[in-house]
Amino acid sequence: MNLLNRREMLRTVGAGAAMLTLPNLTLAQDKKGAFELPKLPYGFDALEPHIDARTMEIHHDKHHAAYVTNLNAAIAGSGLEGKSIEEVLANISKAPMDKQAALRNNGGGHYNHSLFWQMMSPKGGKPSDKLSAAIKEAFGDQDKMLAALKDAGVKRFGSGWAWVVVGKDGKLAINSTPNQDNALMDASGSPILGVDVWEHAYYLKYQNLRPAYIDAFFKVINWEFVNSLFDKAKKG
Ligand code: MN3
Repeated sequence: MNLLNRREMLRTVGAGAAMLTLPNLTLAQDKKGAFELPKLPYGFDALEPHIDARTMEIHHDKHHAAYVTNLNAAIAGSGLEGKSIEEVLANISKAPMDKQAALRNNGGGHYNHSLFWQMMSPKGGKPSDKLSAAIKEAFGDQDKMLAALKDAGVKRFGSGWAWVVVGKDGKLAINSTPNQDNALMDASGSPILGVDVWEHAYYLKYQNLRPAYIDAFFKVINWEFVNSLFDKAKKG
């Protein structure tokens, strides 16, 4: 990383903290600022039998890769070259009109999937004491929170995501977004857990059974990562 990029990153991290909302993922960018497809933190088959290897391979190597390629193409000539993903998503409205849909769909797609791979793990784990207390306050218990997340995912019409977020009041809440939208775009809260309910995330193994896929996703939640996002969101 050269000095200019390091300065840019430090400035971006500072700006992100002041805005209070989103976990800064510092997504990898090359020297020119182009985004790069992150490696999966585990093998394609690591989440079997809950999430199948073929789905993981296509989802990461084809779908996520396409978001990255199309995002870089949309950024060229948009005035947002070299910006972090957080800055890109927060400033879509400043880009030329004919770039905005591509920036929103592909920038959101890159951010959401970068988060999603890390939200899953074969290791399991459990919510921290602090997160458990917040879950109890907002939902009663963990099962009720997951039931509410599942309900939001099942009811999302068409393609999108269901999320557990830390809202502006500091409390946990469920939200759901269409397409590749997320809370970065309207600063409505900080996501700590999210499930991709696009058909490409489950159709090979679960066909039309989205509720069964969401139950399977619950078996591979990376609670250690969720705990870390919760801690960052609470610090603001
Ligand atoms: Mn997807």
